[in-house]
Amino acid sequence: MVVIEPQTQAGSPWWRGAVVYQVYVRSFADGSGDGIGDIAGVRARLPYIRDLGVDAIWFNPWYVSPQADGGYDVADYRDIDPAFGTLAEAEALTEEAHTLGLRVIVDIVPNHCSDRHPWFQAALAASPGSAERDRFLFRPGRGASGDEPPNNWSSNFGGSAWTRVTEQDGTPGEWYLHLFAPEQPDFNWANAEVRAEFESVLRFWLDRGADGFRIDVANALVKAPGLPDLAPTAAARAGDDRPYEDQDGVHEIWREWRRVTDSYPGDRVLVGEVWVRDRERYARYLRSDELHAAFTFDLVRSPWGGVPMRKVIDTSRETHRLVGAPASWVLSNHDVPRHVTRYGRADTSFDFGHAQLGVPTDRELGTRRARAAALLTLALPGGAYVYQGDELGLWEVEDLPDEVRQDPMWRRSAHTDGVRDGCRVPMPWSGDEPPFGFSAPGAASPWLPQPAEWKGLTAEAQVGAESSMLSLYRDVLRLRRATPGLGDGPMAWSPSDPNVLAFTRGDGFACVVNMSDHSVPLPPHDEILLASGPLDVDGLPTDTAAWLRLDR
Ligand code: ISL
Repeated sequence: MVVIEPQTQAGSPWWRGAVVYQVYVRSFADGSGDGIGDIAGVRARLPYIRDLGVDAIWFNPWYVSPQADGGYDVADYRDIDPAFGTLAEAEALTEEAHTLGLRVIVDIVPNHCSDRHPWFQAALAASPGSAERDRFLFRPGRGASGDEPPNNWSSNFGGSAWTRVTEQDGTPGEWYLHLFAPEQPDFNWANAEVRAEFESVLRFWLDRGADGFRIDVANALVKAPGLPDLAPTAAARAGDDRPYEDQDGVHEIWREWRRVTDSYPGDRVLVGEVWVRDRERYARYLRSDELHAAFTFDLVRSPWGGVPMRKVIDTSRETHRLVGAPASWVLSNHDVPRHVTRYGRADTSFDFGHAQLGVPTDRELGTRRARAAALLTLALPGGAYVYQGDELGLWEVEDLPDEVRQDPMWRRSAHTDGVRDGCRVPMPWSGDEPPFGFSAPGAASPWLPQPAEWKGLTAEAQVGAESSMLSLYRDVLRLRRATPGLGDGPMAWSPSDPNVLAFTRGDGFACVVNMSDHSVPLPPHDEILLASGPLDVDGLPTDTAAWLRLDR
């Protein structure tokens, strides 16, 4: 078996420039034939991930879970959900990935657990004021009979962030906080047992070879003392200055976690999901004794265009420079509409809570831009994430029947916000019709139906096809490995039209992305290493990118 050395710049730890492939296990490949992706399916497809040319894999939560929120409701942090397999299989997968030169990042969900977690069940059975309840955020209600929630916080999935319990004697009782679904009670991070438990869970996975953790909602664990109402200020509405997000106390947790990962051999990493808009406050999470990296979501939010994207790139560079951390570029993940679809719309920006479903899109345009975006993000300084299916050019499936949708966001927002099932549709691997090799013949149907038009987008159809998205990704990633100036390190802008992004990396490498409405000439170069689409007589056409070796 060929062992590929993970990409490392001289003197730079692997994670500073890594390309991480995100595997949404439920939708990657089904080994057991029940229509649900699983670890056996991932193991069978590991060579595909190796051949893509990435450095690491991040697995979305695979723990025991009632799946009220796609596994982000964890009932046992030390075991695998039977739908996905067994702990022994997860261990074997990790070993096999390592043999192929792929590192493994495990998703950890510390803000909340499942309402089926034994600790929450014990809290429900115990009385107000008990040690069991203190692991969560139970509070008496407001109003004469306590039938109003303790404060005005809303759940990220819609509705109040509080649910009232019935006490053991049958009377209406306390309320508990859940920033997400009611099935996801928030932990009380002021409780020492909670902290000790998570330290032990980290060690459990580090002992099993995990190379790091993707930390779910890393900015939300600590809440403001006294759980005050959300002030009706502009800042709070815009997402800053909320008493349940980005509290100063959260950083002590990341310093504790960093001490744990640092105590292990090898470079084990902490990657945070930090949706914090204020740049200086975001950078605090990346101080040298806290998280190693955090997702750079700015391109997910940004509209397509040279002017806004240059601004995003510059702001991100300044932000990361404050703390010496690398950026980790993201175009899509399991929570946002796929970028082929976003980039084909009239408004190409994204934000949570904005109705997006069914907004008209031009897929051909979106695909052309997605190809250019691959060259852009994989040439920018730092690391990058590739969400499974990005490399196949999959689009957002927007016409899922209501009855198959599983996203709690869809249900709790009264069907106005349903952005998350459509990017989680099972991968098309081969063949002419669903399940496209996702499951073996004769298996149950995939848990979400795949569009028949994905026939042309299967991995089998794209492998070796010269102009396919898969071939583009493989070429880009192969060149990225082979080009010393890429990944971590400096970049410099070259003079260009404001709607063109042109920059150099290392010694003689340039990336040019034309987002203007006309073709532009390429700068003098020795060689076109790669282009996202055909060039024309005038040079680089609209919505096309090229990687160049410059004249020396
Ligand atoms: O919902 C949001 C805004 O209204 C997001 O900012 C949300 O907080 C963010 O996407 C958090 O996502 C993560 O935690 C969720 C889970 O459902 C997502 O899949 C996960 O990525 C709760 O665990």
